[in-house]
Amino acid sequence: MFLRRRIRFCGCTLGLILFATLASPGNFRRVEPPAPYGVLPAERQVQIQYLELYGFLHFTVNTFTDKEWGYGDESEAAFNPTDFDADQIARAFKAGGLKGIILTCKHHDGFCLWPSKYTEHSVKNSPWRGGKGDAVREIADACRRNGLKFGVYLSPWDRNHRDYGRPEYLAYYRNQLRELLTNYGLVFTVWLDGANGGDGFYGGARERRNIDRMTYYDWPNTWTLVRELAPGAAIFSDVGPDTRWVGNETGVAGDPCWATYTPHAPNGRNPVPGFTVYKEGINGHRDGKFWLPAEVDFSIRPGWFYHPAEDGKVRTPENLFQRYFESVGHGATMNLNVPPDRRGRIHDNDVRSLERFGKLLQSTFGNDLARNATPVCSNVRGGDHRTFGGSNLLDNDRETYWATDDGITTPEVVLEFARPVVFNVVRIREAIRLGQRIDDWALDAWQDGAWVEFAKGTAIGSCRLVRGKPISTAKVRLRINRSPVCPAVAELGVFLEPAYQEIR
Ligand code: FUL
Repeated sequence: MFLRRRIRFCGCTLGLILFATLASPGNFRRVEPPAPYGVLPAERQVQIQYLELYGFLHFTVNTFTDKEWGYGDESEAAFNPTDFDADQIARAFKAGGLKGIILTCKHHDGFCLWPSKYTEHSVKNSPWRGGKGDAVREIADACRRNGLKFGVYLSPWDRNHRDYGRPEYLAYYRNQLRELLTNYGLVFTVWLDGANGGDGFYGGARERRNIDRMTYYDWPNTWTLVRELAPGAAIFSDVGPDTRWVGNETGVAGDPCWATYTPHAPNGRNPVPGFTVYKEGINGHRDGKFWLPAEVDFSIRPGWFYHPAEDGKVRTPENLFQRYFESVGHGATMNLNVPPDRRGRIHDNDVRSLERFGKLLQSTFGNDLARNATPVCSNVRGGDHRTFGGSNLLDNDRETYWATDDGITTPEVVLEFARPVVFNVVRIREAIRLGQRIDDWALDAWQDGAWVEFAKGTAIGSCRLVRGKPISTAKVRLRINRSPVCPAVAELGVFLEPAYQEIR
């Protein structure tokens, strides 16, 4: 007030001088952001974690032969979708809130969904689109048209290729990666499967080929190739280097599920894709050596590929919603497989389930009841409320955060509501660019003049969801009970899922 009056009184020039003097950096004490803690995510990891929810598209000759693992001797003529529609597929994924599609460009059977220069075992020898089709191109383009990211699955195990098991195959595999990563636009993830089953067609040999998983694939050089061709793509495998397998295909991450992880192999050997103590992926390791967040991959149907007999076994929207709480809500990403049918479209039952799942997400998380709350923090870093204050928790921006002074490791923030709110879901997000910092937290609601704890846990990471019975209260408190360094919390939201909205 005083300042404004002074400026008006002194006139424009003097006012400007005064303003310039006050605004000069020397007059403000710059509060340094907290130092990062532990191992940190690379940009491509931050991006895939922010995506949270995307899907797999398992499609190949298996769709037509009713198998899960083709042997590799399937005729190219088997692949013949009658009404392939990449936009219908993309729209179904989008309706489910999925942000990207990872296509099985080649599954274990070796059949390629694009006309690869390096094999005859592909769409180019199928009747589909008169041999002129390219399903990778159509899916990649449909993703772009529908605002989805596109990702690539290229099975390392190839039961069709005559050279599989020999060094020559590696050159083939890398040539194909090069085709996929140079001809189809930006790719958000490259999904490297650990499965290596042994027997196969192998160009007619029909035999068992065992490879030395430790050395055969020479993964570090393949990763280097991916980095060179697609630096923004997160590489998934049992050992990363960007995202890890959660260790099950049931749609749940552990609690806790730390983003940090040290892959181990049985008997102290070297961990490689397909050879890890994969059960450790469920929880990760607090202070693990690498930033390697878990991805939870599972299917909307019992199988990964479409089987008519499973049309009645599609997961319900409520089931998908619960899986979302147990994967994304534990800090992992959710990769939901939805396989196209023999027409090359998503079956109506799956579409319906996706649509309702998408609506559940939207009607729950589309309305953050904390938006208009007043955050009262026990400590704000350097007293700098604009940069590190509680309002950053409510701005729906994962890049801004509430932080405390160094040494203040057990702070709390209270959300005060003008009128009591009814909610049953809470979402907490750490500012992951500064590492996974918090070790222990609890939530309380103000009930009849006292705090009542309604949730607690250890890991938070990029997203921690709490789901329970509706609570009516005018105050919600987040307590950080243990953290090796000052916490940095990006978001704190409260929501009411539609099942309870009528009682509000
Ligand atoms: C596994 C494969 O063997 C399955 O067929 C499927 O592709 C799944 C996502 O990964 O390892």
